[in-house]
Amino acid sequence: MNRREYLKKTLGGAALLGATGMMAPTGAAASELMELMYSEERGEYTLPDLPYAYDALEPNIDAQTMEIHHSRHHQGYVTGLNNAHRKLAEARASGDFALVKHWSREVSFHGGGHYLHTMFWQVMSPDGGGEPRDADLRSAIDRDFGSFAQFKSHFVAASNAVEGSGWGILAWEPVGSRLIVHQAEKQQNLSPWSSTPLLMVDVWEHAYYLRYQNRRGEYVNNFFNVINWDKVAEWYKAAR
Ligand code: MN3
Repeated sequence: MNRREYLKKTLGGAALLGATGMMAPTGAAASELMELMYSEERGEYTLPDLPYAYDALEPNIDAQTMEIHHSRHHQGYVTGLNNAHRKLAEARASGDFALVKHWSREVSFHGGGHYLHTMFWQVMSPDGGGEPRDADLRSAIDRDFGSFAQFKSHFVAASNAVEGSGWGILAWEPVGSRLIVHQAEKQQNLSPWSSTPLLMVDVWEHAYYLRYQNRRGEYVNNFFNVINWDKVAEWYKAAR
């Protein structure tokens, strides 16, 4: 049994705790993300293909931003994550842990980046937008936020208010059995330990600056035109 089979059989989503330090999807979503994010054959994290062309989300998100974001920024997180694990293996082999704090931080930062970007590409679609069609997800949004409109206002406000670089995130919080909206600063800070991300918007400037300059609010509003609610509903079902 290889590592992936072992993890699927025993731990489910806990496998991804190693990458991010905080957030673990479960069940079907975990298997899907493992396929996208990691190559068992190569023994390292890998950059997933986008599920659509770079220009597919025009005009809401421009092709040049998508290409740079995926091929350079996301690739950078994958490279950084693999490098951090290599450096920690070297530290264990040599017994020299002088830089353990640095490489531990790198695992969280780049792991968070790899994980959130992989999900981010999946929760957008050229056929996206509108409101969730899935009845379970829709009723959970109504229950936990009051209405879809109130959810959207909350999500947009939280995303716009991220200080510096980070993310707005809709997540399933299993302890309270509820959907929550939270922020992440950078890729890894501020995130609740127990929650499973379902929908996220990248509000680093690299995600919108070419088209929107400093108008983050306009970008987040237009993000709602490309949300792939069917994917969010699928992950909601898996998380529960
Ligand atoms: Mn980004």
